[in-house]
Amino acid sequence: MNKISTPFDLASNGDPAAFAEPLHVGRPNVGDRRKLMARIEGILDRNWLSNHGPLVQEFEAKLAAYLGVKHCIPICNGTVALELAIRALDLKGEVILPAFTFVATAHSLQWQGITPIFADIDPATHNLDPAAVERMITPRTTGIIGVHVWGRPCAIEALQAVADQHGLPLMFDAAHAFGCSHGGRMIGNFGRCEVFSFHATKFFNTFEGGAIATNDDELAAKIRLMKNFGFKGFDNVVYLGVNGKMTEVCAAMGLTGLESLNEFMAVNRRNYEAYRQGLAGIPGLRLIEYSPTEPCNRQYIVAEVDERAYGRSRDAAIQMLHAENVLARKYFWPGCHRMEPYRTLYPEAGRNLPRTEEVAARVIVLPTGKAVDVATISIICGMLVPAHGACAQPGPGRKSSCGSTS
Ligand code: T4K
Repeated sequence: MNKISTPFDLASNGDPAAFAEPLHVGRPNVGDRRKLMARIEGILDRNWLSNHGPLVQEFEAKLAAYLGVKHCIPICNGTVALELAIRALDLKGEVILPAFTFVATAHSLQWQGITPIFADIDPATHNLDPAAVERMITPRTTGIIGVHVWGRPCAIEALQAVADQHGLPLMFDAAHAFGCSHGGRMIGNFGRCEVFSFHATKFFNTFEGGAIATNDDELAAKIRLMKNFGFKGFDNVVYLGVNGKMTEVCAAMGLTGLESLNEFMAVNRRNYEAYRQGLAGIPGLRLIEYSPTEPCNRQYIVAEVDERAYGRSRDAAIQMLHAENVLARKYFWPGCHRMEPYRTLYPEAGRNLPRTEEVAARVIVLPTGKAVDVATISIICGMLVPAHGACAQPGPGRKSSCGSTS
């Protein structure tokens, strides 16, 4: 590690990168390896690898108990889980969702020939603005998908009120929100159903994986059949289905991870506090806040850059961090509406999304999780500190912190 004491120690000013190896956003958290390996040995001994095996059944029961929800059905990944939930709810025509989300939310609709209608967000929460949702409702609307971006719950009650008033089903993309709660109830209990992602980059992972949580028995029964091609017993297919099954090895990872969930959350809380202290007082750089009272995974360290106050653009800050081998991300820039096929199909969508565009232009996501310690965070914050204020004068032949060479 290279210490950053002044702006002239930055790689962008000619010094070596602070970190020899890239520091990624989204390094996987892995629980107790020996327990994981023992579970994998068991899978091989039983020679039962997939199709609702014993570990998937155990994982399913433990997920539901943890969330306090009637059903939590493991699925092969979050995207297929979204597609299944959308189909099981019989959504078609137009469905309203935010554009400030990972593109999988929009793709899971478009993939099934459903038109995603992007509604704007509340810049304070980065989540769907219920008033904007209401403005986008047409006679073709069949449903609403809220996304709990960064694990911060949507305006759930207000969205539910809009949905109820218009007789529309509401579901949530809760890919970021495993382990988070709202009003003392775990995410997984809201809307008609909620969809989690357990992808490798999530704070809790099953290599690849996801789940659909619901308190609706009928919906759960339908999803259970649909995720297995629609089979109801041997030779009897009752729905159009898909292969959405979770494998045993993924459930082994999930069961092992569940045993370390408190540790993963504690590490993220510690890291969040270290970033909060390290970035405090930097004008124009604001860390998003999480509820101090509700459980929350804090798996995303998100800072918003106000370019004028910070004295440097968001993109310049990202460039500087990348030069130091800190691979900060711009999630979810530029917004789904500016990605294909949406920017071609719906070129006017951005007109309704001024807040989405503002937020997408100022967000930086920084590394956290078990792969990052407090000392590393202190170095990252040190890199970000010199980026504000007036340009200091460098030594001969070195670039100033604003980029000019003396
Ligand atoms: N809805 C929302 C709101 C979502 O955020 C997501 C996924 C979904 C739905 C869909 O759920 P899944 O179908 O994925 O279960 C990543 C993840 O791939 C994606 O799961 C996640 N959201 C999204 C926010 O982030 P990328 O394209 O940015 O990932 P990638 O490959 O650049 O990985 C990020 C960093 O993690 C890399 O720099 C390296 C590191 N990494 C990654 C993997 C896979 C590792 O160190 N080890 C690994 O095994 O999308």
